[in-house]
Formats: sequence, C-alpha cells, structure tokens
Amino acid sequence: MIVRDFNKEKNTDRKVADQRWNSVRLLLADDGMGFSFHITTIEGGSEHTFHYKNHFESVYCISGEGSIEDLATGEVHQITPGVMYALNLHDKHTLRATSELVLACCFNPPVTGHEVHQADGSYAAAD
Ligand code: 9YT
Repeated sequence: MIVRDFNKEKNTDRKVADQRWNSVRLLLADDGMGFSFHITTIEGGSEHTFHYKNHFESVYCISGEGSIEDLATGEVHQITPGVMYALNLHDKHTLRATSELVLACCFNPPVTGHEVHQADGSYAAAD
C-alpha cells in the first residue's frame, strides 16, 4: 500500500511549478499503478492552453471556479467543485481560473515526473 500526504509532499520535489500553476504528483510512473495522480493548483485570473497528445487526462475540481474551452469546437464548460472533465480525445483546451482552482488529475500513461510542457502544450511520450 502507498500512503502519501499532500501536506507533506507539497514541500518536496514532487511539487513542480510553472507559470501560474503548480502540481504535486502524489503518484508517478515508478509507483507502478498505470496512472499518475496529481493535485494541481491554478492561480486565479490565469489561463493555460494544454494539449496532452500523448496522454489521457481526467480532472476533478475540488475547489475554485473557472472554465474549460474545447479549442476544436469552441465549446466552453464551467468548472465548479464537483465537476470532472476527461480529455478522452486528447482534446486541446484552454483552462481559465476565475478564482484559484484546486484540481485532482489522473494521467494515463503515468507521468514520470521529468516531463516539461512542450511548445505545443503537450508532454512528450514516455520513453
Ligand atoms: C489541470 C491539468 O491539466 N493538470 C495537469 C497536471 C499538471 N500540468 C502536471 O502535473 O504536470
């Protein structure tokens, strides 16, 4: 069994930060679960375009408010606590945080912890 405490792990190198967001990776590829599990915090007032071409991702909103725009269709969905979105089509999207968003995220295949966002908003496929 693996037990980890976000409140401890947020002070370790499991926490990664980029412009106006950070993410604490509670499970990574080397845990052998087949997915990774992250708590991602998006700063209020910020927006981010991501395109996880090589991963499926599901995201559950724990707190905060914002929206997600599907850049293929222009459709905008409101994000409030309790809402989940799943990028089952590797959907390119823009995430907008009206207030600070705290999100629980799963990635399949799991993130290894060494990825950086590429210019196209994706993470490279794991080797
Ligand atoms: C909300 C979202 O897409 N989170 C992705 C995880 C975060 N970018 C990370 O841990 O790399």
